[in-house]
Amino acid sequence: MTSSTVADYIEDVSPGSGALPPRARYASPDTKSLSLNGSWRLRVSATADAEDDSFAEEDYDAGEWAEVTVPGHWVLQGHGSPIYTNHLYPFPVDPPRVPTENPTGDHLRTFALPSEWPSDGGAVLRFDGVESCARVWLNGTDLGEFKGSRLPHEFAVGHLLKPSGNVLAVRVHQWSAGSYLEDQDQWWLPGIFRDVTLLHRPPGSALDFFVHASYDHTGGEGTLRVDSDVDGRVTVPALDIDVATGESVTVPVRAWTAELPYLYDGLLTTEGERVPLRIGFRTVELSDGLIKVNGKAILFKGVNRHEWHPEKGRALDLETMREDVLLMKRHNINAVRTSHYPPHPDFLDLCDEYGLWVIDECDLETHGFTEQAWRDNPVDDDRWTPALLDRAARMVERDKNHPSIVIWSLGNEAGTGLGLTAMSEWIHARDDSRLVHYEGDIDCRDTDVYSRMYADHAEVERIGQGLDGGTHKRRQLPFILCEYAHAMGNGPGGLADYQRLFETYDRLQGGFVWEWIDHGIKDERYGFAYGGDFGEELHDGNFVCDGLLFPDRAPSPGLLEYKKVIEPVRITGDGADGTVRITNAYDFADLSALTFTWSYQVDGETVESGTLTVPSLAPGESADVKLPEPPTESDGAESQWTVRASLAADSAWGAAGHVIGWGQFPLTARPLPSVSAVAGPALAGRRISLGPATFDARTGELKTIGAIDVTGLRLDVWRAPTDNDDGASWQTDVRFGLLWRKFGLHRMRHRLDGVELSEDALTVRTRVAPAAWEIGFATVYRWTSDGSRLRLTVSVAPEGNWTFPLPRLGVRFGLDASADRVKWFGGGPGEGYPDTKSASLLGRWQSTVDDLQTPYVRPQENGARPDVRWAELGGLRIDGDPEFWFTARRWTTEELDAATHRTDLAPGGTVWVNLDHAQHGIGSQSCGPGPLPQYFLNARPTEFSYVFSESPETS
Ligand code: IPT
Repeated sequence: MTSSTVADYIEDVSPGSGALPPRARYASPDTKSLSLNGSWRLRVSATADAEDDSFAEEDYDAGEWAEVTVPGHWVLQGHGSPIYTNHLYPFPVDPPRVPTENPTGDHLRTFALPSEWPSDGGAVLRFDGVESCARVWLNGTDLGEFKGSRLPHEFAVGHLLKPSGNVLAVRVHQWSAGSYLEDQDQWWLPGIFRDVTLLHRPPGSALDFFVHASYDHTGGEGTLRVDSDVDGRVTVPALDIDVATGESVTVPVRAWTAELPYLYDGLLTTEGERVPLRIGFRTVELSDGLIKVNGKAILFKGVNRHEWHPEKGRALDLETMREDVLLMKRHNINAVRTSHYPPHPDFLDLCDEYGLWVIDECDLETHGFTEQAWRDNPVDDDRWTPALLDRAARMVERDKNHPSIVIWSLGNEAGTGLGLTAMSEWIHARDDSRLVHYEGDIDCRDTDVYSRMYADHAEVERIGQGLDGGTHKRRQLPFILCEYAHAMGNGPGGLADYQRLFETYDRLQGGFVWEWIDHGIKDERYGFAYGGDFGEELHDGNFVCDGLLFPDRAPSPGLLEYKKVIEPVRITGDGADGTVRITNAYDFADLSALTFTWSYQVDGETVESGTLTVPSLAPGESADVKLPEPPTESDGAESQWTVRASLAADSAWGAAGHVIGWGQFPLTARPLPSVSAVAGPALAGRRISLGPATFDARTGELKTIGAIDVTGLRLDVWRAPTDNDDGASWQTDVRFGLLWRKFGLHRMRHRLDGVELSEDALTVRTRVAPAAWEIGFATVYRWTSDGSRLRLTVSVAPEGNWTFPLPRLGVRFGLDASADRVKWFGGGPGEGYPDTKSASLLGRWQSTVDDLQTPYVRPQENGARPDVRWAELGGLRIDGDPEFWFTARRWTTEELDAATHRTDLAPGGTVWVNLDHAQHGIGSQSCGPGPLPQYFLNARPTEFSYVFSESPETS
């Protein structure tokens, strides 16, 4: 069959026709440019050829058309809707054919040239990103068509321009042959989503150039050579450099690193224009089996960054990009993988300026072919190779002058094949100053780095030890985790354990957390929408919300955990001997930018603080520093030291005082609460009284403590499964979230076996077990009192064969909804779980019940505060023996479990409190390994106590 001629290019495997060769991105103050962003006319058709191309003609009247903002996606502006799939193609796989139903947006705008627009030279029309295929006309002339959504395309248009009344017409198709190459795990979002610009090109302008700026760490000298298509001169005033293009010059310089991003301002002057250069001198090499920059092995503390804005999709403005960079720097992140396409070019300028190591990844993923054992994979079909090479060239040529980019990545999840080899060969030949990465190349045939995703700790350790085998080539290469620690929902767990491995084995050069931000779409119905919320016939639900930031860029607990785990100054020690060890964990910077403070807490309250003098250690060096004498006698109270490292002065990305790293060291231990059982229980009618409390005489259920009503206090082992508890559908390992449901932990029944009054205690015996199974817990609640305080000791003995760990183990109860303000002494200020609590700081904290909640886009277990000594809420004080995990919310665990979006959670008439003796770890099984065994909550005989009393302040 033949397709209509109008649409031939859509299904053509070629990259397109008519565009100029790719080149470096730059702006010259001498040359005029005109932004064509703004309001355009839009007509969306259901198919590619529903309308002819007469709209491109100069006298076309689009007065009836809708309006759309460019840059933008029409599906986020009221025309059609977004689709989310992880790796499944949302159309039949029959490359390069695409469906007849192919939403097509005809975009139209007119423009006049500014009056000062020069009459000489030419002009270029630049598109920075259009998804997925566009055909362009200017003043009725067909300029050509292109694919490669997140890559720039330029057209020569000087000969077509008029002073006014220029008509720019762009036909954008949602689906094209290019879609087969763009199967990234994200929303499918058609549109002109990056800038459109008209650039004047004066005669003698620079065209393309390549800045080569290396650094010789042995002599501290930099070598600069700028190769330019058009001859000219290169000047760098601060270095007294004034050389011809193509000529090398070597002078003493300060190097560029992500930690100390020193940039020199230079100028490339050709006959027609002056081009500002921002030059960073650095040398990237593979040496001794390691990735070295300026002679030193580096450690990536990275994130995978998709471009995301909850209202604008992938149409990001500069301020949002800057916010990303500032948030990264403020959370100790030093590297970004631009998953899975080259970002807006301004983002890379920010990486140069603020300092981040960048893996720039090509716009390539063919993941959906995995469903057919990679048959017909375009990367292994030479008909597609020109398109792949075009993509590689558009990335490298656009971005080659960024010092921040240290590695080029061929793409993501595209299997293997000759097309990838061709890309790698082309990139190596074009730019030998950087390394090449591609995770799918398990033997490292085409790559310079062994890279994996989601490998578990044990495997990473074997790789670190060099015991992983593999090809001879691979065994010589350094290792990175290009993705790990899947940050979906509550988590990721196990970050600290990975970091210990990275810091132990030289070969392990760090990793990139998956991923930076949740791609939730702001939505009136749901708060934030995810896959399936737009009626997609295929979708992957909330798998698109797996970031360290919530969609509105509020940091999640996972980001705070990551910040702590990767802190570049380590503060360790032993409070008892009064010494702390400070270690500089930077790769390049000394500690001169930091100040250190100590503080001393008694029962969590800071009683004194001061500064700590720390030598300005070189990278890798440590020093033992003496703390002052403890300022007070502890008088039997718990005491501890806290030492912090913070910015000594304002920096480009953080204010003076911004905390970089910290450590805490106990000095005297906490005395456990003791209650002498002097008051005995007394039966009076239907009530039993014991000290401040009353109980139901028949059921033994706690009713009141003083004036406070308490409901439903009982053993609780259930938590609303996290995404990591549930695991990913393809996981072959046991997925505990599913087992918990199968074995009915969410529907435990409580059988009353006896209510016993003795001289000094009320004892309630129960068996807690799910219908249909033999497993259960013999659970005994023993209540005692000294008259004013009430002590509960819970003894739990598992019965039957418990073959899996428990979600949680503790008690839950309800308080009146007026309970609001919460105070506690324990871990905080945010949530923490067994394998996510490195960032939990021991101290006195306050919050409200609402603010204790972590608003995961898909609701799930959240908000536990670890290591709590005591907590106060609703007039009640709870002292733990031992410490406990504290959670309070205005809905039940069952309601939390049933909710699919934030908007499903509505406060009820009760505040539900969980006091947990233990919690199961979190892990990363939503796309990786579950919790390590040391974080399992295994069923075993256990006893724990709480002491309840009325707090001096009521809520
Ligand atoms: C991996 C993908 O590279 C990434 O794009 C994202 O989908 C991530 O998983 C999960 O969120 S691929 C996976 C099969 C390991």
